[in-house]
Amino acid sequence: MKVLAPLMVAGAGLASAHTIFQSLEVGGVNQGQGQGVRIPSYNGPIEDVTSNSIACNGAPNPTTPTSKVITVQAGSNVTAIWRYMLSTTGSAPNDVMDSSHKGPTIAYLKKVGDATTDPGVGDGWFKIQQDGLGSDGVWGTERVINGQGRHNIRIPQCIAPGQYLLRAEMIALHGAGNYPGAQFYMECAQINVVGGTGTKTPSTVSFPGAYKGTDPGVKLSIYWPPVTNYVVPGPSVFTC
Ligand SMILES: *[C@@H]1O[C@H](CO)[C@@H](O)[C@H](O)[C@H]1NC(C)=O
Ligand SMILES: [Cu+2]
Repeated sequence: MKVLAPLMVAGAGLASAHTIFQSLEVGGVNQGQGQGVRIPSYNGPIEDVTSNSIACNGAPNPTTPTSKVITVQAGSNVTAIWRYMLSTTGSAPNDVMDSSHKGPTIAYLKKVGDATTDPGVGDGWFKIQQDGLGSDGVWGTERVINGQGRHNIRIPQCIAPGQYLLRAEMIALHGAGNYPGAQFYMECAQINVVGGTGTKTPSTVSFPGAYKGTDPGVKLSIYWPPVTNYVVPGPSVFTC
């Protein structure tokens, strides 16, 4: 039993080794945990792509409202900061997410009237960033796990100014051989984009709706045969 005990502890840690997008860094300044980001107290994933909670998280992980709207310059980069739990203080790989959680990182925007109250559910979302499986065989989530939980996202220059929800996402595919199985981690930040030219209007998708349980990037085994051409779920990335 003395030998088994540490293994059981390790196993229990793995089963719940999830993650939360907790804060947004803008212009090198971290805005604070839950400041302008709707964070849940529990770090578990959403697995049902038809659930309203696939938009900005929520039941069974209720999120806490925040009155802050973060000003962001169009054309600049922001950084979503991911940590294992709200109480996590470090930024080592295990403080971000368990290394078993391989998959893409993705970001979307949705133009809204009031970022503090818009539920995010429904149409209006466009994809602004994705990082799937690199040619080096390294997954997007691994780059964030090994990069202090930092998820780099460029806010397009050509979008209209105004309030948006920023949905940052990591998908863990270690159990994706069946559906449901892929683990979707996402939170929404509330931002006010200034300086956008508004010269291009993105086509949009809906959450729920953008992902299907049969998508090749949602239902797949990442173990064997080796994945060579991973197709990130959702629409193509909007560019200016
Ligand atoms: C800005 O973010 C994008 C991803 O959206 C990334 O490809 C690019 O390297 C970042 N630029 C800088 C200067 O960090
Ligand atoms: Cu997990």
